Amino acid sequence: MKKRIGLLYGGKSAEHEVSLSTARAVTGALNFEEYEVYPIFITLEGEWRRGERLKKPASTIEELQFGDNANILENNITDFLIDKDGKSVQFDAIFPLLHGTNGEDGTVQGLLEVLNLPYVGNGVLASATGMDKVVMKQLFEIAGLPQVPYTYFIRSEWANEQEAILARCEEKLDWPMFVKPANLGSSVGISKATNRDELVKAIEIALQYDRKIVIEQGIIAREIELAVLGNDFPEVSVPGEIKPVTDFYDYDSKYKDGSTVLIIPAELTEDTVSNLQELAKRAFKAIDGSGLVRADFFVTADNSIYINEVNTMPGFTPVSMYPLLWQHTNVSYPELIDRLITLAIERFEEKQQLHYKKD
Ligand code: G1L
Repeated sequence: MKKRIGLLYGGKSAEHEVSLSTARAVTGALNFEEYEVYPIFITLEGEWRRGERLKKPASTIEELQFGDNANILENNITDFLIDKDGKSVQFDAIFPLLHGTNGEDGTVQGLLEVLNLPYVGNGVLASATGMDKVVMKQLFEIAGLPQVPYTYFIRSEWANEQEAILARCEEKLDWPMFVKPANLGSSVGISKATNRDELVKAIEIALQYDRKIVIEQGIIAREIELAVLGNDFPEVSVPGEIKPVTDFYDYDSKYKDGSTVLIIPAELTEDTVSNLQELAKRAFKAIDGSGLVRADFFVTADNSIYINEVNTMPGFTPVSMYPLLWQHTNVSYPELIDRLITLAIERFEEKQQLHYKKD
């Protein structure tokens, strides 16, 4: 029997469009002989719409927004489980291709947990961890992963003890420092500070986006990323490098968005590669990952490695780093998607087993 796959995409989020393009790419990679594909679209306003089962890959993102003749599920979002004739669609796996409605991740995963639906990728805990830089750093610390020095505080502490916070930054960290909101996936609200005045300004900016702020010591290093895939026994891809473009005439097909290029595999010694692969697995385990993460590192000229962060919902079109890393590790985009579905089902079945034994 064909597996029933739900694609959940769109959403009340800055990444709405990215999510739509990702969903379209996934429809292009799913084998329709093997899978029945059901689109579930959340509008920018937060309305849920279920489309008809797709008979072929979507050729445009407009097609995935259904226009006016869509099924609007305004009364009960769990209606997306109910087929037109009232029959329940028993999903074998759902792809949550979006962030939580208000940027807080783990929320969509939580909804799917409550509904007892199998879903692809990280669970509630890992997804939420992936959205809080401080919690992530604390878990990495416990796991003994090397990190750049950092400190953090919350808004009320800034209001009451600004001087103490500035002194702590200067004591623990060297200039330049990077000031970041703890809870944002994107790069909004991040600035670099090279002295105390700039630090105060950077903090005021970051506080507009979050109540929790992280200050990291700047580092001169290359940005190296690896893809992790699996559940209890994760596999790791070759490393890739994100390189700022210095010469605009010197780019190739890996060209990304005009400011960086992706180099896969990254040029690194064998030793550094195996160290990175080991650390990427440990980072995955530190956040209790499942399915996938992209692990992002800094590598200095003397080959010191620092983990920067893991991304539990990485860019996921065929030209994004995560799928490209697997492509260079001999796992094609369609195969990657198949494996993620299998991993989702395995994890779900294991969980069902646990519940059953408990009773
Ligand atoms: F379902 C997966 F595979 F776990 C998954 C889910 C979400 C992979 C990648 C993503 N990424 C995104 O949804 C996004 C980059 C479009 C964020 Cl809005």
